[in-house]
Amino acid sequence: MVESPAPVEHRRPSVGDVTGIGSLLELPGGTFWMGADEERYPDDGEGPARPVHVDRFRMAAYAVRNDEFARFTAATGYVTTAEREGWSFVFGGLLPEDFPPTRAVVQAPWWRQVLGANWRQPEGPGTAVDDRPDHPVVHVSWIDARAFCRWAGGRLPSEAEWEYAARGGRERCRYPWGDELTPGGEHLMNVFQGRFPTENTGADGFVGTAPVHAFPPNGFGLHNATGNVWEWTADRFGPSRPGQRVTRGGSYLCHESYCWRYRCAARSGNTPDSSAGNIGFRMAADRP
Ligand SMILES: [Cu+2]
Repeated sequence: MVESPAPVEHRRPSVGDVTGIGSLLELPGGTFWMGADEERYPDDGEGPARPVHVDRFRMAAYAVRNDEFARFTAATGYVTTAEREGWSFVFGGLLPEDFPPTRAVVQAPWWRQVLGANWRQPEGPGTAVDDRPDHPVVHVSWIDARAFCRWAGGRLPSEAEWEYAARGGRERCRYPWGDELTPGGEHLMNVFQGRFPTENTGADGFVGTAPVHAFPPNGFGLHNATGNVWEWTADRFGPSRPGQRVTRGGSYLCHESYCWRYRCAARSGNTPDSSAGNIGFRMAADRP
C-alpha cells in the first residue's frame, strides 16, 4: 500500500521567465542553515550546520536541458571540453554488454573512459540525445557550464545560493521535502535503487537521467535539486581538494551503500575540465 507523501509546503516565489532558458525563479534571499552535522563524510566539509546569508537572486527551476545546450552550441559554435579531448566518463551500467573494452577508474571501476562520449553522444558513438531533449545536459565541464551561463546572461550559483535554493525554505532537513527518503514509499528524486553498481532496479522510474521537470518541485519551485545530476557551482572546494570546483545535489548513481550524497548539505567536487555522464548544471542570475 503506497500512501501519498506528506504535503510539501509550497512557498513559491514569483516566477520569472518560465519559458526561457533556465526558467529562472526569483528567490528572496535571507539567512538559512547551511550544511549539516551528519558525520558520515567528515572530509567533505558539510558541517557544522551554521547560519549563512544570501542576497536575493534568481535560480533556474531546472538543470540546463539538452535542447537548451544545443541552442547555445548552434548559436556560438562552442565546443565542449569532452568534445575537444575526445572522451568522457560513462557509467558502465549504461553501456551495452558487447561494448568494446574501455579503461576504468581504479578506485571506481564502474566509471569507464569512453572515447567519443560527450554531451551529444552520452553513451559514446552511436548514441544521441534526440530522444531526451528535456533531460539535463551531461558531460559538460565547469568551463563549459560557465560558458553557457555567460551566453545566456546568467552565471553559476555560489555554493551557498545553491543550497539555499535546494532547501526551498525548509529548515535543517536532509532532503528538499523533509528527512525521509521515500515518504509513504514514494520516490521524490532520481537516485540509484538496487545493489550498486551491478543491479539497478530503476524503482524510481529511471535508470539514467530523468527529464529535468520530473518529480514534484521543492518549496521554491526547483525540480531535482537533489538526485538526477550533480550540478556545478561557482565555488572552489577548498584546501582539501585543491583546484576543484564544488558540485552539489548528487546524481542518479548515488546510493546509500556507497555515496550518500543525495542530500541538500552534501558536497563533492571535480576539476574544472572534468566531465562525466552524471554531472550537469543549473543557472543562476542576479536579480535586476
Ligand atoms: Cu553520489
